Amino acid sequence: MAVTAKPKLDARSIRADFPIFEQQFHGKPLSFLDSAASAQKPRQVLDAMRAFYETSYANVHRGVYQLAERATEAYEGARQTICSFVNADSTREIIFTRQATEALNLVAYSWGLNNLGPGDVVVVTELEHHSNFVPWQYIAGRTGAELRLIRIDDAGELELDNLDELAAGGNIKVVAANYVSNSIGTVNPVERLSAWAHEHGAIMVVDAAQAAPHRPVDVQALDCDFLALSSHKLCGPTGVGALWGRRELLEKMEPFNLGGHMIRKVTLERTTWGELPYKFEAGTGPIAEAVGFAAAIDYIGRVGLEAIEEHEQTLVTNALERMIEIDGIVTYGPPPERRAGIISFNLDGIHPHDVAQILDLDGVAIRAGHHCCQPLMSRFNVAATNRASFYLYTVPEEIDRLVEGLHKVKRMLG
Ligand code: 7TS
Repeated sequence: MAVTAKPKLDARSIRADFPIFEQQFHGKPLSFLDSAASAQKPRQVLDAMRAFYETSYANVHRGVYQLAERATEAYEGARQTICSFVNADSTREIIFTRQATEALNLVAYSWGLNNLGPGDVVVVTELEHHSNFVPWQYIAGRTGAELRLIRIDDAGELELDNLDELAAGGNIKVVAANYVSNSIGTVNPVERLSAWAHEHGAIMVVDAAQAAPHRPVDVQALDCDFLALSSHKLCGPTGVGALWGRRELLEKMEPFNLGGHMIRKVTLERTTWGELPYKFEAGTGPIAEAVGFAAAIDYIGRVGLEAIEEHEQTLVTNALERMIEIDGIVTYGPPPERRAGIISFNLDGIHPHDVAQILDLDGVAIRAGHHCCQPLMSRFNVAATNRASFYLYTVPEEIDRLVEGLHKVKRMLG
């Protein structure tokens, strides 16, 4: 039987691609354990954006001159890269947005306002980032639809046994869930949720902002209807994200933003909309940012998403083993094999902000807060947690420094 070697990743050499690590903070090398908030940028992405501005920059889709054509090619090339990255059928289904948040708002407003009403049900999970919770809560409120919640168990995994009870007495129209939880790292069974949504005639909306940096995201395999991404979470620039949507749904939807670039014809009496994807891309787009987004996808693609996932699993397994030995620590989330490289935790009686500040003095950057997941924080009965998150440039010494730092916090404040 053929044995296929699992892809491996050399975090140390990858790290050399990231200029941010050349600096010190509080006299210490940077241990950046906050990639779930936003990932650092490799030289390859920075260079691609700089080269684009220096040699190919103009506004897109309007110039007849050579430079504008070159800019348009680069922008549309980036759309093609994203299309392949999520295994979509057509670039017409890829809409550039400012980030995942705008992509999810686009769906909630453009699809939700025209398709939801009294008696309808929108299902979200208790694990959602506010970006995939608040828009649905708001649009449900405006249309008279009801918002229902898929709860989680104590390990932070979705409770799927009572899904049919959840559906009782309502007309399920939307199921919206993240693929990976940014707060506790849970990898959610999106295929199963999609199948359940479709059984009920609902659409499936996937927030892949936290999944796409870490594992392959394939809209065909997930069998969803919409999927949202952010560039900055996968080593690309801020200010750009993407929505993938099924063409037949996008065709029927009203535009989200109105103005230049998204029209077919404007007269005093009425305006008609442009074709997909431009109908949803009003105004000058994030042109250089899209080029950087594509460079980031190429970069993580060269490293390999399977290798990145494997690397994070090793780190998270090792870190969790050592962290649970710390007296008074509570960690949240499922076992390592069902989570991405994220560990949320609390130290008994010590405020997360104090933990993060003391770690910072040793150059260790973690996030402390509610991670834009207040319903999840309520479920765990806490106002905030500490969160350490790992990525392709994380090296094992950073876990050592985190664990040593936590022991120090305990000595100082425990
Ligand atoms: N969905 C998930 C699962 C996320 O992790 C984030 C960002 C968003 C949506 C929103 O992304 P944006 O690019 O539109 O802002 N998550 C985080 C975080 O965990 N800490 O800061 C941002």
